[in-house]
Formats: sequence, structure tokens, C-alpha cells
Amino acid sequence: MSYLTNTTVDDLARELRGASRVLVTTHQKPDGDALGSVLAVVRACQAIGVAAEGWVVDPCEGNLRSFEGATHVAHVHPRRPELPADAFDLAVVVDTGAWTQLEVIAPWLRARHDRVIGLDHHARGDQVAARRVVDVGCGSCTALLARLVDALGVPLAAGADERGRGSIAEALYMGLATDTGWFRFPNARAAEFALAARLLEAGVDKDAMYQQIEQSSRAERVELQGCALSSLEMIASGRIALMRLRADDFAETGAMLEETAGIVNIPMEIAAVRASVLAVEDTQAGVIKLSFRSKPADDSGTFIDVNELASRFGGGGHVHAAGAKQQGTLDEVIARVRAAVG
Ligand SMILES: [Mn+2]
Repeated sequence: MSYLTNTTVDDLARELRGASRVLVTTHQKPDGDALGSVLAVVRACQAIGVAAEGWVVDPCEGNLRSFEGATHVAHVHPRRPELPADAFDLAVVVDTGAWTQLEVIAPWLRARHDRVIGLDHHARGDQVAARRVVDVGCGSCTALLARLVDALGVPLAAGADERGRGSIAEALYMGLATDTGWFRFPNARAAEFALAARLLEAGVDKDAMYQQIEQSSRAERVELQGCALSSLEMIASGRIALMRLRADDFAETGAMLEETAGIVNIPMEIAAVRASVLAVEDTQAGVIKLSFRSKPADDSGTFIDVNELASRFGGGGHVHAAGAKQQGTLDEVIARVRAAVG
């Protein structure tokens, strides 16, 4: 069975309305779209009077977590996970449909397969959700969730506190803005800008959010960027940038593993670079993490499909943004990357 839509957003909205207690979860190490998606669904459920809470596996950036506000999201440690209670009668999996990204909660979800629904915008996935809507044409999972919120008849501004924070719109915008690289990536198309306009009209403070997410780094993180850049080399005749971060780099700078987010994009500033790869030595998980990014088609209409490239390393994602994990030493994995790109 392939990873395709097998129901409608309206039907999923009906299931939510009929539920009494909903668990919302997403891929491990949630990014802005994953956490924004969880927050949006929890808030939408609350707006229709259905109890809901989020459940995610850390690490998760504090800058993103600050947008949780009063919305209940359980954060569990990947090594000391506490599985959700049995009290939920419906689970919603957002921004992923891959067992490999749901390792911790997989047994819990498998045991309740018929009570699991999914909404995703990734091309690859498994039979995690019995009923799901997968739309790879959405720039973010939250862009798809905006349709769910509309189907529920809930206003986008619902959930806001007296300062205008904590709304469904804010959660949707967090996913939309971060997954499109603040509307710079090729997946920011007319529909994404149109949704952004609706979200801004619903009261989202885009400037405050940008500052909170993109301009609140610790100095250690910027020093880590320096380590990555000093390792920069060009492979595949200068078309692909390759950087590495050793465990020592984290120890020397005091930076944390979750502070690598975005570093892979830096070499894309180079004109000749068509794709960028970052290899990170994660001694905690005992793996080398690979991040892949690529630019949209050039004048000749060609681009590097990093989803395909990542799949050769057992990973995946989107054509312009993907990831994978590898066993072995950093040097061994780097050698495999060189071999794969020729
Ligand atoms: Mn996403």
C-alpha cells in the first residue's frame, strides 16, 4: 500500500467532532511545522469543545516551545519516554506518517490503529494512520490543517489570549513560515501567501514571531555555525557543499545538538552550490545525522532531488529538504556521501 490520501478533510473533521479526548502527536524532534501543527489541532479541538492535548518527543527548540502558551503539550525524553494514558479515544498524527519518525510512540499507535488519523504533506510514509489526508502540494502541514480548521467551522483567531497570542492562526503561521524558510523557499507559492494573508488578518504578529524564532540564538549556537563553516568543502565539482560537526565542536562551543537547525542552509548563499549537506556526529543517539537541502531549478530547469538522495541513506523528506541517519564514524559517513554524489 502506498502513502496516499484515503479520506477527506471533512471526514477527519467529523471524526474530531465525535471524539471525547484527542491526542495529537508528530515526528520526534519537532520543528516549527510539527509543533505548530500539534498546537493548531489541539486548539481547534478545544474550540469545538473536545478535550485534546499534544504529546511530542524532544528535543524541541525553546524558541518554538515559547509559542505553546497555555496549550497543553507533553514533552517526553526519547530515552525515558512515558507513553500517553489509555484515556484517548482518537489520535491525530501530523507532519509525518513514517514509523521511523515515531519510534517512541509507535507501539501505542499500532495498538490503536483504527483510532489513528493523519494529516501530512510528505511524499513518503507508512500505514500509521488508518484514515489520512496527504497533500504534498501544501507548503507546510499547517497549510493543510488550515483546511481542517475551516471544515470545523472554527475562526482562525480562536484561542488567543488578551495579548492576542496563542491563537490557532499563530500556530498555523509558525508552521507555514518556518517550513517555507519565511516564504523564501520554492514551496512558498500563491496559496501559501494567500494563507499567510488570512493568518495576519487573524492577528498574527509576524515580526514578533520572527524575532522570537530566528533572532533569539545563544552565542554558543553562532559559534557552532563557525565550526560548521570552517569544515566547509565543495564536492560534486563544486555543486554540493559539505560540512561536518564533530562531537568535539559541541563540547568546545558549549552548543547543543538542537542548535544545528538551519546551519545546513548557510552554504546555499554560494552561487555555484546547488545542494548542501551537513553531517552531525550525535554521540547521544550513536548515529551520524545527515541534513540535505537543495535550491530550486536553475535556468536549465535542473535541480538536485535531496529526497531521493536521502532515501539512499535510509531517510527522506521533500525534494528540497530531507534528512537521514547513518551508523558508523563521521569520516565513514562523509565517505559514503562523497561516493553517493559522485
Ligand atoms: Mn512540515
